[in-house]
Amino acid sequence: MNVKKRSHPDPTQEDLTMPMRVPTDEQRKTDPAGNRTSATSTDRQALPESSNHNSTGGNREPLTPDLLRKIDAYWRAANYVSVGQIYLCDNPLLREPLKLSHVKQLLLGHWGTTPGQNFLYVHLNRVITKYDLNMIYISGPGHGAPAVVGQVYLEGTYSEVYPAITRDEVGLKKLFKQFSFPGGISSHVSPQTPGSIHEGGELGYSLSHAFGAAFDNPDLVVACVVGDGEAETGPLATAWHSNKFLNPVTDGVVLPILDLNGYKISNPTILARISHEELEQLFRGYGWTPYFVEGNDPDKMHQAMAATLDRVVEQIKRIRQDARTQGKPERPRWPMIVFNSPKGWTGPKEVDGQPVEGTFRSHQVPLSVSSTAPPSTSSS
Ligand SMILES: Cc1ncc(C[n+]2csc(CCOP(=O)(O)OP(=O)(O)O)c2C)c(N)n1
Repeated sequence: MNVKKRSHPDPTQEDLTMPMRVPTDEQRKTDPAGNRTSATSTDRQALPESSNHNSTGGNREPLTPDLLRKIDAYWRAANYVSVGQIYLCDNPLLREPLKLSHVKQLLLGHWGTTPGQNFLYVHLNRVITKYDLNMIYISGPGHGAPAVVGQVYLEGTYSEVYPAITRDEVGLKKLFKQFSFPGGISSHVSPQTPGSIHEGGELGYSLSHAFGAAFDNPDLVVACVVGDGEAETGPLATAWHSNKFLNPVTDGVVLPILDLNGYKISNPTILARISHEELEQLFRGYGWTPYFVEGNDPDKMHQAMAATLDRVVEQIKRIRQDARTQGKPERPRWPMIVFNSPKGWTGPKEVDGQPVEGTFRSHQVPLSVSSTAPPSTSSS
């Protein structure tokens, strides 16, 4: 599967707003239940005649060769730090040939969601820097703690909060060993993760927490990664509607990123099994403008994600500016991203003759290790 590049109308030109009024602060505060009140719909927006698949538009290859190389290198480093947490208790930089004694006796953790989340985190860092954004990252599939913990370690925050976990070989060994280990940290993003406001154990609440963070926080952009399995929970399925409560003047923005990696533990997900058009129309029906980034070729995906994030951030800035300078009464149609990449991306293609990358088999630990049964892998 390659990145899909199709010509479609630019949704940002046609489709920025819906003709619905944003509630005033007064209206919002007069809800008898003390909840935020929804705006009243006065009309319904017709779906566009042609669907919009890869809607990046603009500069489709915004990364220079040097930046592309650096982003890919950072992503691979983050993936390495994640795999190290799942597997290793010693020899963290593989300075000597790997031995069974370097591998944890009990392998726990979730690899499947990890490369996709690392990919998103690296790309979000790029736009934070480029546009000087005030952004937080919420991980719906928070069982991918190896990704979030690894990223927080790579950027230096982990060592600031936990000085014993130093940014050297000794600290890396401790970081790896403590993961899902007695006396260490959990395999889900937890309050132990620096900056965490969202516990990753129970699926379903990432979007609600994202909106909670954005309300009355006008400069914040909340990037919220939603698992496609998580999206099947009741709380998440209803939370897409929270865009109706967001006031572009007084609130921040939520940027949902649906991580459409296709599987939830051992089953395919519903959102991965409906047609592209149906998925797009579903999100349009919820009032979002969906942008699709789809594929498995890392270089093409880096360019596609960078182009999409540039477009999305510029759209967010424009909506905010229009609302704040012109007092536009419309409820905006905020952008969101559908990110479709293989589950367990870049991991082993096959283990013991069974496909792993891009399948449900990559959900947790894709490769068991024991002295009696060394696995046979293929990475071709
Ligand atoms: C409410 C709830 N139900 C079930 C689970 C068990 N569970 C853990 S991970 C997972 C699959 C999650 O799939 P997805 O959200 O797509 O994340 P992925 O790992 O595929 O990125 C499930 C069902 C849970 N953690 N919470």
